[in-house]
Amino acid sequence: MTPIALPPPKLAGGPYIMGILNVTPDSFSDGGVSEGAAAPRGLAMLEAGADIIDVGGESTRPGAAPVEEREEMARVVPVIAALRAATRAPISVDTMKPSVAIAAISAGASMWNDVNALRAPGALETAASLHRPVVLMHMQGEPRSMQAEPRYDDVVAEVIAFLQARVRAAEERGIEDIWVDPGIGFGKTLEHNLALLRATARIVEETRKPVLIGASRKRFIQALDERAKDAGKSRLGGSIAAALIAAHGNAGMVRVHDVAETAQALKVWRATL
Ligand code: 8Y4
Repeated sequence: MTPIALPPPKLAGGPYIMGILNVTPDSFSDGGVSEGAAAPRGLAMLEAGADIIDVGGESTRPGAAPVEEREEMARVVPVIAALRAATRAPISVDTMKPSVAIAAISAGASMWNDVNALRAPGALETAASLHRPVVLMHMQGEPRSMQAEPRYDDVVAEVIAFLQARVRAAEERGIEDIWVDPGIGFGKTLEHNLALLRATARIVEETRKPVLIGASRKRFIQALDERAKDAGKSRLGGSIAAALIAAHGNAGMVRVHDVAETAQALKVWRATL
């Protein structure tokens, strides 16, 4: 299978749009997509303006239990293969497991999106062997318990230091194409999330890596708007606002559920530059 490389981030033209394709039975925000319906949804997101589709089979929502390796593979591999058969567009795989990343890349994925920043045993070696771009995301704790009591002295400085350390570890292994992500919602309070979103430009400058921001439909929006209790379209306005803030801070990519709406908002923003 021909690997499709992601071109460098279009810093002047605004961020790439990563469309979220959850392949989990419990995916809250889009009702859980069965394997057969998933690839068409990915293609629809590409038609709506997505630059890359992020396929994930392990729920990383706060409190979520880990998913077994074989189960996760059975969810994501057929969807990635079906997408790849239908498009040359870049595909990323959202997984913390090296074995799943290997299977996903073999099935046609272009990029490894790791919310655990390659901290699993063997992950750095695996990523080096795959020769694909990786996303290194910050998370305090683990999904099961991360929202229990997030604590930082200086959240922006600490997240940047973590990302710099993970970039160094990856580069020491020869990994070349690295994105970083402050991990909105991953072991963070509302104030932590807002501080990180506000600091997007600083994260770009101090890591000197392209930055991915994933704020779409996350709980911090509900914390600012009590009417956004449902994790679906009720959080659309806040999600678009967050994407524009990320764009203003020179984020290289935004990870979103609502591709058409975000693409339109970014077109308006871009036209004013
Ligand atoms: C509603 C909808 C409520 C979604 C919560 C959520 C990120 C990520 C996730 C991110 C990168 C999520 C896999 C959590 N978030 N990968 N993955 N960056 N790189 N929660 O921010 O979407 S899953």
